[in-house]
Amino acid sequence: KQQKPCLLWYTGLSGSGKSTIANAVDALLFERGCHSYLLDGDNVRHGLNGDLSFSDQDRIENIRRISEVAKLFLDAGLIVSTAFISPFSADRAMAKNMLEIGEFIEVYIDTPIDVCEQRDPKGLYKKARAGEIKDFTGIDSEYDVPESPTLHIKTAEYDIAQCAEQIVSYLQMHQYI
Ligand code: GGZ
Repeated sequence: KQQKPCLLWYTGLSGSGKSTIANAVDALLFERGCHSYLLDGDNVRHGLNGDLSFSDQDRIENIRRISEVAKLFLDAGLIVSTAFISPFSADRAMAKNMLEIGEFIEVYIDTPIDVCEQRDPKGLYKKARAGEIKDFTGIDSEYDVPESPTLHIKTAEYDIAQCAEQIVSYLQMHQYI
């Protein structure tokens, strides 16, 4: 199956749906016979980046390592997805600049913070509001809203399948798959 390697760089708040949507997209790619790999908190923050905290400094290092690993998977010819908050636009720009033109696809998972906070699947917002977790994105740590993402996905308006479809359609339309 022909495919053009690319990096789907998901960015958005905690609880915005990055991992869920990225997993749904990956499942659709698999069905089509594409070779892909998804990097997210589950397989990176616990292993390779298990030594990193949520300080600004460590988030920058988190994203730097993820970008380097993503580049290796791209070299292997895969369609790569990374699903991390990646709060700082400078770091997202750095990831983009490491790659060839057209390889980096910024996917902004746009979920208003009040919606994320209502979902609060891990109870982290509650803890952050109570001061039990500090440096929490959107509360006492900044999130730079992407100014011109390749794809702007509004999860409050569409369900998961529709969001995933929008992303796969983009890949088809631009002949990555
Ligand atoms: C933000 C935190 C924090 C703090 C723990 N701030 O909803 P989750 O749980 O599954 O996703 C969040 C994840 C964020 O890790 P990333 O590697 O994506 O962040 S970054 O790109 O900024 O380096 C959340 C959990 O870790 N978590 N503490 N203080 N999210």
